[in-house]
Amino acid sequence: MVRSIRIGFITVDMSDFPTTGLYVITDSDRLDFPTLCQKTEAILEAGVLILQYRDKAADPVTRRKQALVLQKLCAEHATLFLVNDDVQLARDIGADGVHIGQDDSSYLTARQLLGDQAIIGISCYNSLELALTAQSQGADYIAFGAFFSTSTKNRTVPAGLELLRRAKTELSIPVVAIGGITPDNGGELLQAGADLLAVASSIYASTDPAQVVLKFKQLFQ
Ligand code: TZP
Ligand code: MG
Repeated sequence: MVRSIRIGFITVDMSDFPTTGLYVITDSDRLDFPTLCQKTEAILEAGVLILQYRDKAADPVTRRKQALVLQKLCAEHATLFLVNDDVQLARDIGADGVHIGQDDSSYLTARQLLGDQAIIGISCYNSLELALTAQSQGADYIAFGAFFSTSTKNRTVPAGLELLRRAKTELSIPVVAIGGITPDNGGELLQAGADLLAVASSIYASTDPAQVVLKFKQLFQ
């Protein structure tokens, strides 16, 4: 499955969901939108694979407007743009895909609404069983976490390195690790079997987010 995105008059082919790299989640609940955009531009300039728009607070009209701005920034930087939770928003704006939890739309509903080309990722917390189900349904990736303490999400389920080791042998789709990840603790997750690191606050909280992105990227070399 090959996706393409348009940057001005140029069409850039994007391959399937990446098998390794940095996945950034917008820290929308802590930052006003202009600051979020400024930091996001620096992050995209530094080079990341995926940006997920995650905003649990704004109203639907605001979320749509913000998503469109971020989607454009991503297109300008050849970065995949995913929407958290909201399959309808992802469909309305033609996002590259959606990230859903077990309490959001079902995988099948999301696939029906978004079509074959969309990336669909599923949160599986600390459950290999949920991950195997997601994989058999056709998910493009699954996410486990939280691996470390985080204040970005209220209720999290602790996940550990052993889960990543088991996932490595039992899953063939990419595994995303999430929750409290920093450049200092991300390496052990990759060593245990995570393919991608999904990060919000340790990047957005920095006054120099691009520098933090570069530190993360060293972990993947
Ligand atoms: N799901 C599990 S932990 C988490 C989410 C969305 C928060 C990730 O953000 P941070 O700031 O990188 O811990
Ligand atoms: Mg959700």
